[in-house]
Amino acid sequence: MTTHWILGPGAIGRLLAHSLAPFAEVALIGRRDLPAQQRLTTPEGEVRVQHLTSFTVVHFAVDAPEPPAFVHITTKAMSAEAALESLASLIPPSTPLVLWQNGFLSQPRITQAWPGPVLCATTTEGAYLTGDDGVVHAGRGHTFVGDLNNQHGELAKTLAELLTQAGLTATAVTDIRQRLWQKLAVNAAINPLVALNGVRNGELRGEAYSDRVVAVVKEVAAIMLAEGIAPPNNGQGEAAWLALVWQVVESTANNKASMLQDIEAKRPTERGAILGPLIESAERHGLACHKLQALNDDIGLLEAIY
Ligand code: KPL
Repeated sequence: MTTHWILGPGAIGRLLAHSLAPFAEVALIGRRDLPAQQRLTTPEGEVRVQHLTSFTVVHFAVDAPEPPAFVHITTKAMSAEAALESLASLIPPSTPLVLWQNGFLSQPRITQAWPGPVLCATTTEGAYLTGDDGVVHAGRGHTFVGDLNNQHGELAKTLAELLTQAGLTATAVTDIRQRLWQKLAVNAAINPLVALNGVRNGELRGEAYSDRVVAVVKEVAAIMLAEGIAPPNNGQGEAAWLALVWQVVESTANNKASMLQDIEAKRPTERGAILGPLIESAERHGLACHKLQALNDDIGLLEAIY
């Protein structure tokens, strides 16, 4: 059995731990200990209780176990580098990492800094926590795995096969950068607007917001073109991006987007990983990004208040 450490016991981290536990040795690593008995509610409503090993980084530092085959980092985007730093001295530098973050901030940085293989994962699995001992797998999705420099295809394949065996359908891909930017584009069009206005995703279709979505997508589409990111679904330019955004708004109409949840809970948002790379790219390519900049500033103001 391979050993997988999961750094960041949030919803995706715990879903991953529950899913992998029957097939691999799993340890959840966080800032505090979690109850050993952990409950998973499946999308079909079945409840499964499993013993999951959890450690704090401090515990690991005192009593270092055998090095793992994979370290999954499942923290929020802005915490990924600090989380890795807290563990880096405890694992061989050749250890493969798997980054599960949204946006495109920690992935290029960690890929450049970490000597071993760095895989990136992007997933549409839906999950949320119900306290210290519970996670609900709200909806099944698909996970894509690959590395930014396409040097670790076999490793990505091995991981995708294990994830699929564990019930999280996954595919190894050679275009993970494209896929990360595509998800970022959709998140940029939806998350800041719903977070600032305190509305569920579906409300963006209404008169009050739809023109603003179109205006944001216009900026995003120009940036994607400059970054060499192909429009989704073999479509053309702005229209294809807009169609994808409306499709996601429709299929997640009842969702409270993650950025809205962060604002409501007075947590830092992932704006730096979602809006940050877009604004930085626009500046680099001399493109206008007034709407994106305004959204970033407004979210920043909200974060500063709490
Ligand atoms: O990924 C999402 C998020 O909430 O972060 C979207 C696609 C906006 C769905 O809610």
